[in-house]
Amino acid sequence: MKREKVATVAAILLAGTLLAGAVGMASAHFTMIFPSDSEDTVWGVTPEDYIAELGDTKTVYILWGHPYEHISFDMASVPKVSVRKPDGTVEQLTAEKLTIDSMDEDGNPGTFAAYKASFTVDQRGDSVVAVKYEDEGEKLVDYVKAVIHCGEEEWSGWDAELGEKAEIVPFTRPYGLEEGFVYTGTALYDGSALPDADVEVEMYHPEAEGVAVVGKAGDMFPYDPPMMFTRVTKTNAAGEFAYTLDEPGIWFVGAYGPEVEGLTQRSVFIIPVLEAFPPKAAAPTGLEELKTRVKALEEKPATEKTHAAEGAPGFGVIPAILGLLTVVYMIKRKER
Ligand SMILES: [Cu+2]
Repeated sequence: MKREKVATVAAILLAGTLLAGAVGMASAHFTMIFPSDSEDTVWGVTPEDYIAELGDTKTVYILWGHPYEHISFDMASVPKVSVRKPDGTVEQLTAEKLTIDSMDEDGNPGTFAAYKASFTVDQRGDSVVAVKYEDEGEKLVDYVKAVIHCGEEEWSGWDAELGEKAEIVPFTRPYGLEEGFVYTGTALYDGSALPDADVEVEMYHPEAEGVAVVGKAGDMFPYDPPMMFTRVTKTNAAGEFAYTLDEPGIWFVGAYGPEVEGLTQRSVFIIPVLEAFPPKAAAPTGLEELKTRVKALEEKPATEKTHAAEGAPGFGVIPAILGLLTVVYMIKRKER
């Protein structure tokens, strides 16, 4: 069983690598803002990385690539980075260049140009990190926001409008969200609602998970795998949109605005999504308990036989076993 599983995973990984290499599949480019203690742990980003304690120095890594597939590209220009503190003051941060290990479009390992910036969390509430990144090759300007939350019940600042050229202002507080929650917001351009715009929604994967899931999508949806990587919705006339973030992880929502001097102006919001709370039970304990009880009953007739001479030989046990087996069968069916 275990060996089978390993073989399956290997096959998926191989299929994924071949597929990604052969088809050169593409989903959406995104500018990623991943908080981390070091560049060695940046790809293991979790929702908790977007939480800070008062006095923390928070370093955010700024990366460019396809989050879903874990594909990286070099950043072609220096991003402009700032943080809006809970009291409304805006601090410009210095973006420091570095290289980071990742995977290219063909599935080969490589190092890629990225940036990082740090700030001190000196106020309780929400610090909004804003990054503007221009990529001539992709003909795109990204205006990205991510929220660093600090302090119990200090839920202020996350919905701040920064006055960026392109900007998403959320209706839904972007932390304390679980898988399956709906994320809503308004896309703005030049301070006004951005109507009828494409909104792309995509979740980040660490490398192994990304390769595996891309391979799986290729197997299951060979006619259009990227339709599973990048989901699409639209803004209404008031610039509003909604989308269900159905898995735990780091999500990207990007609204496509107009083209200015050949560059599409896009607003992006990054949303960390937690696992379901309260946590789901690891194993169906009810089923295990039923199995144990069935086993006990099955062993019972053997002992009952010794009392056969005394009269009715435990006939009631048989229907009891049948009844329990039916329950087990139904539970198993439900699990599928
Ligand atoms: Cu892309």
